[in-house]
Amino acid sequence: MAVDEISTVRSERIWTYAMVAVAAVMLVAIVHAGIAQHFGTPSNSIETVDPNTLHLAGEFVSENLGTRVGLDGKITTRVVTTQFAFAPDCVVVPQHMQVTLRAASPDVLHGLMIMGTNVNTMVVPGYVSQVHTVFDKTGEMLMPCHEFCGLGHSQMVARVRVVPLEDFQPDEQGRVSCADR
Ligand SMILES: [Cu+2]
Repeated sequence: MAVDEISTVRSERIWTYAMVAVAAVMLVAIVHAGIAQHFGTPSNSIETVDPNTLHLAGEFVSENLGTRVGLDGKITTRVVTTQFAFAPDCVVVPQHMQVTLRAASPDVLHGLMIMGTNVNTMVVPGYVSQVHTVFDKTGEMLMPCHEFCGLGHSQMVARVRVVPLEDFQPDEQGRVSCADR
């Protein structure tokens, strides 16, 4: 081999090592973010749920939807995202309290965000998406679907009504709904 060829091979080898090193650093960073720092996918999917029986049995039957205060005082808001509506299409939540939002989809991929807050998640069929938040301001906020889910996607929007704690009055079952006010 000529001297030029030897230096070319050496140079290629050095750059190959460099590229493998960069890829290794990226892989370690991704694994570290996932395991040590708990960064998940944007779906916030924590549990599986059967999309075929969502409306028949379990947590997401219609009487469980909306906001409910549990016996332990924890506030959970459950919504089902479907083509092309949220069920229910209006939920009530209290100001300055931690609220757990749980969402599931029986049909296709949807997403939801609550305007003006940090709530933003995908809703993947077969999984429960769960996010926690505290609402600082009272008033009504829009919660649109932000994953294109079909022809009616642009009509798919719900309302989130944030009320002062003194106006947040659960019924005997611990439920609070938009219809009550
Ligand atoms: Cu949708």
